[in-house]
Amino acid sequence: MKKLLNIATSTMMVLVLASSCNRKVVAPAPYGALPSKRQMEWHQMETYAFLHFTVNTFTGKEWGLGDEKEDVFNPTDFDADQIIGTLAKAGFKGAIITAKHHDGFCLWPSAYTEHSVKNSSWKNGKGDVVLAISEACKKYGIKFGVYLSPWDRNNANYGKDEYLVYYRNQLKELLTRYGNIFEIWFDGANGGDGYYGGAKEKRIIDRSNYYGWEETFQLVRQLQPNAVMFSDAGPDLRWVGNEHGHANDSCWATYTPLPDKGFTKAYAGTTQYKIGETGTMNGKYWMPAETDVSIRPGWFYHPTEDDKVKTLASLMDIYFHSVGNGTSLNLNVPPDRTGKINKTDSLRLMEFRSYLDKAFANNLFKGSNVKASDTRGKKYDAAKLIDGNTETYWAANDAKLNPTIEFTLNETKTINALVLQEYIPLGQRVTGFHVECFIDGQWKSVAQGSTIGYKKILRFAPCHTDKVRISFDALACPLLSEIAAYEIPEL
Ligand code: FUL
Ligand code: CA
Repeated sequence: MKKLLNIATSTMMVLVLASSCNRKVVAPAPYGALPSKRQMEWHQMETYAFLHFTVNTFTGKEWGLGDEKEDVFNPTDFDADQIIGTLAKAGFKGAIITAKHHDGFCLWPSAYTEHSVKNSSWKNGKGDVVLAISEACKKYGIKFGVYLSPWDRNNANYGKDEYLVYYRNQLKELLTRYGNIFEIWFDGANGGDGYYGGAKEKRIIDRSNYYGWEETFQLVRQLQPNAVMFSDAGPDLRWVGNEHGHANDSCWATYTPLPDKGFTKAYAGTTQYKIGETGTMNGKYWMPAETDVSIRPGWFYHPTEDDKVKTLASLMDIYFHSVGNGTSLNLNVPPDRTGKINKTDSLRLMEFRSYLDKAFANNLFKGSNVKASDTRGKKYDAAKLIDGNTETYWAANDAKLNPTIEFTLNETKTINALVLQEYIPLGQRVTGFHVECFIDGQWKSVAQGSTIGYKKILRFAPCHTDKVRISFDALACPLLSEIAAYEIPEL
């Protein structure tokens, strides 16, 4: 009898043991709106460049009227390799060229208008800026994108249905002739007056309905399924809502665009764009912000602004408020009248790159000991926060909305910045976090953050410590893929 009992108990123990080992760790469920594959690829770019270049470069204007002679466009030494090579060296992952700005002049020989490079004496009408830039992007291994202004101050049919056929035909040329396109930029600006084939008048369009945006979006999906589309209201990326390079410290990739006063739908030029700075907590769509800003006061090159190129400190301030708040930075670096990136700008870009390289070279959390107040299981343990892989993440159990993690360093270090990343394929969850350092035998509060999303860079006064504790508040159990600590140099 005793023997039987013994067998029974040991069998039970084996069963209990086996079942606890086999207890399946359930992956966290997704929360809210989620990024598409094309949006995920875009998030990872972080910085890319805008290239504003057209007749305005030569007339000194920011918005050409549309009556400029084609000959006005005449760069003396256009060099796509210099432009893209400089951007690639500065670490930019892509470039977006203004194929056509509001003035309607086309930088490629479009079959649908005479108002293009084909009628300029530049390269005897044989030049194609769009082609040269796209080829240079391939050569230097960065992505290529296009801006095609919906407003066209040159075209006689602007405001009529015929113009939409024209606009889409041009888009087709751009999307089929120049290889892969990562982003298409739809501008919301529309000032009304223009040359319009000689009519020289003001044309007011019904911005909510005139452009037939849904049809255009479909065309893009068909021809370039991997491209993200930018406008005030997406569909893939939203405007950050200002042109000085700042997203809000609290910034959601989720967004519910709202039509502005007097409009029925939220599209380019009809959206309450200021909300773009913050986005929408629990917003309807995954529609992250792109922060676009120029390295100079204007979007186009003007020789009078050569001494007004943004300083390194100003560029870094922009970087921390754009990339550091979970958005991507689209920095405009306008080619000059020779058709190259001006020396002042290229030197500044190199300073920018070397500062970034230096600031983020040494992750002080590397090799530290990480403990979490709660962990879902081995696959999601706290060590995943410092394995250098954004595909692996630490996850707490479903009910835990306020977990804490603690990093113990091998020795005392000076820390003045943290870089945190959420595992966004399963949604944006963190609403706030609190950072403490262990100093002189006690925990001291050093900083407070709000949202994280794809990436958050939080700066604070330097603290000398060997222990850092971070506590989170979240809408659903937080999933963090990486957390790093740095001592970034003063500017
Ligand atoms: C604005 C335009 O009006 C500017 O000229 C520039 O292209 C900027 C990026 O977008 O809406
Ligand atoms: Ca990881």
